[in-house]
Amino acid sequence: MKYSMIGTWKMAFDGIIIGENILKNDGNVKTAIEESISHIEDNPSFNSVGFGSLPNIEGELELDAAFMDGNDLSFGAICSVKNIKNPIKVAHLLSERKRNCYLSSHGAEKFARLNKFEFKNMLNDIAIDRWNKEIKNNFDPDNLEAYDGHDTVCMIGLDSNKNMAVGVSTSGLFMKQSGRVGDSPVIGSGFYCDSLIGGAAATGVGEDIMKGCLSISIVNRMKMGEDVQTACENSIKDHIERFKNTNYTPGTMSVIALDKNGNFGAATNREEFPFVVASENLKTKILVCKNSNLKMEIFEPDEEWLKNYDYD
Ligand code: SD4
Repeated sequence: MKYSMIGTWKMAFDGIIIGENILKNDGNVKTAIEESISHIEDNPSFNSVGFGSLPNIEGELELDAAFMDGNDLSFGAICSVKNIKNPIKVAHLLSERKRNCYLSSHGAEKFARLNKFEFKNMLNDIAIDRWNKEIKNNFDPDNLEAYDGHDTVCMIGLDSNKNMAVGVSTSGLFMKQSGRVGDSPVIGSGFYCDSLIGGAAATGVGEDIMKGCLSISIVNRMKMGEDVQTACENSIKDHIERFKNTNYTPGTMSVIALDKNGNFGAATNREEFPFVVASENLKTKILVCKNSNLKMEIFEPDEEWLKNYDYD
C-alpha cells in the first residue's frame, strides 16, 4: 500500500481525513500525524483530548502527548502540561532533539513558550460542568476507569516513501490525581514505531497498559513474524491472562497497530472499540473491533450502530 493511517476512537475520523489528504498527495507522515491530531485537540466537542477535555481532581487540565519518528526511533513527549494549545506539536518538535526530549510540567511549558507555541485556557464550560458533577460523587481514586469509552487519540501512519510515525494526545484519566501520568507519553507503553517493522499505540487505563508495555510488545511480535492483527490480539490476550491468578482485574485497554506495508490491526478487552482507518485502497472509514472472550472480530458499523454510539 502506498500510504495508510489508523487512529483510535470514532473521533479520529475528522483528523484522519486531513492526514489522508496529505498522504495521498505524497506528503510526509510526520506532517500528517501532527495535523490530524492538532485538529482533534482543537475541537471542543471531543471530551478527552486537548481543548475542553477531562480535568484532574483539582479541576485543572493536565495534558500528555507524544510523537515518534519510526525512521530513526527518535521520540518526544510532554506530560502534565497546562494550557498548551497543541501538545502534539510540542512533542513533535521535542522528537527532533537527541537529549531532553521528554519534558514534564513547567519544563515542558517553558520549552513551549521559548519555541513560540500557542497557549490558551484549555478549560471550557463543558469541562468545568463535567468536573462539578463528578466532584460531588464519592469516587474511589484507586478505581479510576477510562471515561465512558472515549479517550486518548492515537494515530499511526505510513507515507509513500515508507516513513512511519505515531502520535498520541490525551488529558489522561478523568479525575486523576494532579501530577499523575498515564501510558500515553511513555514510549513502549502508549506508543512505539519502527519504520522497518510497524507501529502500535494504546488507549485505556494507563496503569494497566504500562504493566504490559503493550505498544512495544505488539511491535516485537510483528518483528518475530506475527501478522499485525495477531500481534494486537496476542498482546492483549497474554497481558489479560497474566492477571488470572491474581486478585487484580485490569481496567479497559485497546490497541491499534499498522505494519510497514500499511496493514492494520486492533484489539481490546472492552466489548467494542471503534477506530478509524484510511489507505490507498480504503477511503477513511470507521471500523469496530468486537471482543468475545478475547477473540476479535472487526466489522464496519451500520447507521444504526453509529446512531447508538454516543461517545467520541
Ligand atoms: C491514560 N491511557 O492517561 C490514558 C487514558 C486513555 O482511554 O487512553 N483512556 O491512562
